[in-house]
Amino acid sequence: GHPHRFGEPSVHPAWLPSEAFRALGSRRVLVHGDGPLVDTVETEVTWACSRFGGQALVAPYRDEPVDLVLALRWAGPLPAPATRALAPLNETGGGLGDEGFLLTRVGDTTVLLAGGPAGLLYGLYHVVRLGEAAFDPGLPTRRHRPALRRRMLDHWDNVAVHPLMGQVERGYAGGSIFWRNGGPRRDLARIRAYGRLLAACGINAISVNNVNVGGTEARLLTERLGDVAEIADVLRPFGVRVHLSVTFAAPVVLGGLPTADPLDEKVRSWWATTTRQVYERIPDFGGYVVKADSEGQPGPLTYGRSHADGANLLAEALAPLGGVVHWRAFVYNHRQDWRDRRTDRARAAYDHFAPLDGEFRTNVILQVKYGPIDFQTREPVSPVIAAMPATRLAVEMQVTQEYTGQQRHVCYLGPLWREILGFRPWGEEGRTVAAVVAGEPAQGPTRTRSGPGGGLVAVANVGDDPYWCGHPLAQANLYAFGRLAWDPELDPAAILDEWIDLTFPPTATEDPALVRETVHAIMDDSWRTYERYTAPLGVGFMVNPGNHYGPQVDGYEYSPWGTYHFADRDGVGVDRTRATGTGYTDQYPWPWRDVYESPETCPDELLLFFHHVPYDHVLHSGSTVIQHIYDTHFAGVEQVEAMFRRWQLLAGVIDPALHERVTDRLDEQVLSAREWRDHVNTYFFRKSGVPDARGRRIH
Ligand code: BDP
Repeated sequence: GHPHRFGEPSVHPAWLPSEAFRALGSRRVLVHGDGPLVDTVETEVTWACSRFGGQALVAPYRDEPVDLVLALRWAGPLPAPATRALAPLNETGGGLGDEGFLLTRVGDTTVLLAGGPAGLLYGLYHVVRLGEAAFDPGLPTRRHRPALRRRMLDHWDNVAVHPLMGQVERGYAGGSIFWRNGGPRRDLARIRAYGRLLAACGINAISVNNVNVGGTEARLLTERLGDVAEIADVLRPFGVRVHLSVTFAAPVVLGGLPTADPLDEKVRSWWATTTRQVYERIPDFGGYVVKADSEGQPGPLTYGRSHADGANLLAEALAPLGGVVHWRAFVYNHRQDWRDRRTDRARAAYDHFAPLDGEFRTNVILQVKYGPIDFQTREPVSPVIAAMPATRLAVEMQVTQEYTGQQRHVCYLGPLWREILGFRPWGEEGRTVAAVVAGEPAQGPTRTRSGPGGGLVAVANVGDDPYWCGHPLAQANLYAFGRLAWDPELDPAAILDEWIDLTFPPTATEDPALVRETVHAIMDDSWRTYERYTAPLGVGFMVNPGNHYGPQVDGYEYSPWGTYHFADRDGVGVDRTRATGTGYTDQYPWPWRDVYESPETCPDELLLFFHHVPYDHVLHSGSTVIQHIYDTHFAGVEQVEAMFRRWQLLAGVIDPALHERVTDRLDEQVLSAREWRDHVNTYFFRKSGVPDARGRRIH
């Protein structure tokens, strides 16, 4: 048997509390297959059955009744209950792929057939999600396959504590689960618990260190590789591959070469040798993540070479070993002259990368932030996504809430990500963003190369906090990211249902309906609520410089980092039109280039991103810009106050410690939202001199 159970009692189980395994654990379950991932499934099943009185059946299988068969395709003949129905599928694979599975009923047995070991693991957690419904005689037959092959998290974890950023850059959940004070943390139980959570929401890759690579971090590639291998060993049984952020200057800082020029022979052979050594230690190593020529990081431009030269250098070293390079497109000038109205940070990624389409090797994935600027609450979808048909693209999200309340505010990001993934850059007839990162080819005359697609990546939000994310409700963002990467068409509210039922299992709650209703009421619209009381109508960065928390309307307005709202006494917004502005709208294909160009057709929520308009400009909603600012800021705060009151209904209904943690955070959110409201309203009142039409007090 397997006496061991996963997880760690001192840590909140997030979406895998033992109670979530009750339906499965009280049944007779047969696991069929071999290998490390199958062992993981067996461990889960054995533990759940011992906890809830079921029975884990082991091979050789005798003809006893079974409630659930979890079978790996091709692991020899299928066990009896599954044989008849599934034998043909066992032969052909039935299009399940490595990560897919089929769930069906055969007689009185629920049968899951997985295409590969990872599919068995994902199937197991799917059964957990279904709970009792997995054993319903009317269970419909369904095939499940991830839409995206690459579903990845980037940890911005520093190995050595950074003087400004701390242990985790933009981390709001305590220290790193991997590193502490310059070395590995070696809390393998915690990493194992993490791997389990990742598998249970479908994530299959992580990078373990910050994209800003300091001296200590750089050495993970060479002398400290063992520390990375240790993490990879722990995560492997959960189907999670490990990647590393590397510095482009590695041949100089680690290899002692005089140059890191990508066309230099010695540089190329250094990368080839170093990469081979990585694979000797970590045979399933995922590849490199690179932030080059961005915010002070070294890169190929130093040597007069292009980003394609730089990316291809690493790709060439990785290709024979099966690895990829995630090359980030987050490149812009952060030392610009803010008085020069022609410079526009929004243009930068496209200007740098679109001309390079077709020049990247096939194992380069260009990783593009979802918006043209930087993870703001509201941005248009990046035009780079539509501009590089011959390049593998990944879209990057931010699960860590740098600009969305830093895990002190409730801000459920599922709806934002769903909107981005469903956006159609070529208009109604064209593909969605999700289809682009899935590698689906365009149809019709403009048919482009069909590639494997770069998938979805997000900056991680966990730390060593007992609730993983600081804010217990922020767990839902991590869960939702994984689920949307698996199936970008899922409804964010339905994902939240899954998360609520797993995290607060109905069988362990006195009033499950109240829990569901309350959490939905607080979270469903929380992203839009956050938007209401913060920067209005698509202007960004009204935050405190540096830490990016709380309001400072002019914080970046006159700064070389280059983000502006251009508010003056007459109006507000950035003119990014081709007619009179920075020409950014030109970076979009039709129809968006025209839709965004005119204030008549530009969606309200992005108006000030694209246009500088007078305060009395009338929105499609019928309100003027200035009145919209006042109204949304008052409304946003009222909604946060209502969230706080709602949450009190759950006192005594859910775990008191968790309840109290959320109460504390909501307390801060109320204060912070009022501060935002007052700063923003007062600022625009003073600039414009226009009083609130509803006579509320603004100073
Ligand atoms: C910005 C963060 C910064 C990151 C940068 C990046 O403020 O800490 O290093 O993104 O994505 O949003 O590289």
